[in-house]
Amino acid sequence: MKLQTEILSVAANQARGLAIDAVHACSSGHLGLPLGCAEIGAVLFGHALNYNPEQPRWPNRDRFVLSAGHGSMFLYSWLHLGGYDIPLEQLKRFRALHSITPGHPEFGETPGVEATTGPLGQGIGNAVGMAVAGQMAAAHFNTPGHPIFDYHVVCLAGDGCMQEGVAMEAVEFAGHQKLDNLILIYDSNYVTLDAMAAKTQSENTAARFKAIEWDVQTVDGHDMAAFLKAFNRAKKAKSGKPQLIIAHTVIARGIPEVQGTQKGHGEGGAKFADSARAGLGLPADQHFYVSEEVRAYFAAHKQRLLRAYKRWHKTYEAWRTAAPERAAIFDSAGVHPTDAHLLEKIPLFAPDVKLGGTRAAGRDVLQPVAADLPLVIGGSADLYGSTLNYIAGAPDFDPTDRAGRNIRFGIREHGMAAIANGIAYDGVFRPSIATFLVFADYSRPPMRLAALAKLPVVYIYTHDSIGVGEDGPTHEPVETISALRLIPNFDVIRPADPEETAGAFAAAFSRRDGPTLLALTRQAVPVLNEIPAQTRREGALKGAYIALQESAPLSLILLASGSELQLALAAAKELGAGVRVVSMPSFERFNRQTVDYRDAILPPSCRRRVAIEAGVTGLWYKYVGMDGKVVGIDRFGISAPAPEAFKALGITTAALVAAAQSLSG
Ligand SMILES: Cc1ncc(C[n+]2csc(CCOP(=O)(O)OP(=O)(O)O)c2C)c(N)n1
Repeated sequence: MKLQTEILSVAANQARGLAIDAVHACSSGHLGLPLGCAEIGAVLFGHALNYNPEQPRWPNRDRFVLSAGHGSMFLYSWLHLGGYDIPLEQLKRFRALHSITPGHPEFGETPGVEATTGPLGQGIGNAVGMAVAGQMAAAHFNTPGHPIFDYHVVCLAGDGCMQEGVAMEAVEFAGHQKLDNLILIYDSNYVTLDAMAAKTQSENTAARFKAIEWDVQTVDGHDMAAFLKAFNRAKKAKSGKPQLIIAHTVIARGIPEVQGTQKGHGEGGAKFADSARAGLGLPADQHFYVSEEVRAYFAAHKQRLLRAYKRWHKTYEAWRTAAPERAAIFDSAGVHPTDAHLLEKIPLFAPDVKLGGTRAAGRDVLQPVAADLPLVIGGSADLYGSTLNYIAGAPDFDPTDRAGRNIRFGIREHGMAAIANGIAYDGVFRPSIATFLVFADYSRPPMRLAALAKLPVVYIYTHDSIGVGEDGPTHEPVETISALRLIPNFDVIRPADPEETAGAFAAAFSRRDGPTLLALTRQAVPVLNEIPAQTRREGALKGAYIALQESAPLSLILLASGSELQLALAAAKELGAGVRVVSMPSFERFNRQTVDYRDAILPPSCRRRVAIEAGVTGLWYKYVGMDGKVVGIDRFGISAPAPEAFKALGITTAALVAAAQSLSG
């Protein structure tokens, strides 16, 4: 169909009006992008994107990610006009309590919002992840006669996103991986928040992207026909490269007093609302105005979209009949197994097994899990040799094999985690990623967003303590585990031995509503055969359990996680029959147990408690109380062979015994 520039120009101005009125109503938010990108929005949502507003999660929709999440009114306005279930009332309640139009887009809160964005740059990483998922889906599910997955991922980003390091990591990866289903639109308006962009950037963006194997086009972002031409060329490009469209725009276009300057970025322009609305041809007495003609255009457009959807659905039905095995696997997407099911799939370890550490147990546990769940994929930031999370027997994911299940992310931990979020947002594949635990700091912003957006990403992060040894304090996490435990809805599991590791993996891969980090050791740990295997497995699932039951009236509780559990078990032998040892691999999972369970493990009547963990002590006081003690490391680590490092930093059985004996009562 021909681009209807006349009516879409009117729609663009009315979308500008919606943003002005919404920002004016709540006296906050950002006007610059919704006004500056109004023509881009009109072309995308009024003409070029494939979507079905009645089925926002239609698997073959084009994904649209607003990486510049501060421009959220852009997204809400166009989704509203596009026919998604976002009533005008919700635009009026922009940024209000419990509205579906929060300050920045939040996944799961608003139909059509593909990703939680706002922290700049993340959305670009997410879009790259969705492009990976799109390539994988085509390889896993399409058959020669049934191209049921051929969607594009379209991302809109500004100078801020482009300046962020995470974006660079992600776009380099996309170029290398030849993700030609990805279209990045750069809203180049020469303005950031504090100042003109020229104050902080002087790069040649086109040259930069060409150098990392992208195709680049540059257009006037207000010229709808030119933009559409560039967009169509990007969609049809045969180069096999991801596509960048640099769209030059005027920020806050429509408010002459501020447009083109940094004053146009935020809500400042809203005070010129009345004159701006008049200039845009909007009626003075009707706020949140959408004309009948614009409504009629979008109603007709919706019918076109629904017809396209129906055509796709026919192919989809035929595909289901022709390829029932593929359809069955596709149907399993998003259906998470129970932890009991996964535990059944993971064979028990031989009691005398000699493994290098819980990372090696993780390697062995991952294989049956990956065999059972074909949509699980893995990746590592150039550390497969150390993190040991390679899915055996499956190839690498690369341009020659999009069905590969192992992604080599390169040394790009931040990009890796943002890309994993994109894969998880998409929802078909189940991402797990890996690096050294100390580098969780490099992937923490997307981890936080995974927790916020309830994404079931699994982090297999190894080398979890001073047990790293010779590499020294730069590589020895001491505060990292506690820091991650502080993120709401983020599970951390630090198993002590192979069977606890089995439980930890079952917990992580059965979780539906949030991410899980598995903190695994580099150094060897003993197999704790004195505790029945099922107890260790199920105990890890519960978060904490009794590893050693007292054989006299309870007088002392020792708590430990991970590699320090063996020290607690040894200390208990020295401290007498009234000692209980509690293994606590996961605070978060334990906190979710019933009060009865928690009290049975940690009876409130017993206040003589000592915890041991090779990390900072603060959070453990929640479990040992103010009468208790914690043996830990409230300083950075040390470079030495691991056993010497443990000794030098006081993480020993003797230190635990001494701390227990120093308790009163
Ligand atoms: C990681 C991160 N840092 C800082 C901010 C605060 N912030 C929001 S918008 C913005 C400026 C963005 O400039 P640009 O991308 O050019 O957007 P435009 O001015 O075109 O709206 C900043 C610094 C943020 N949202 N995320």
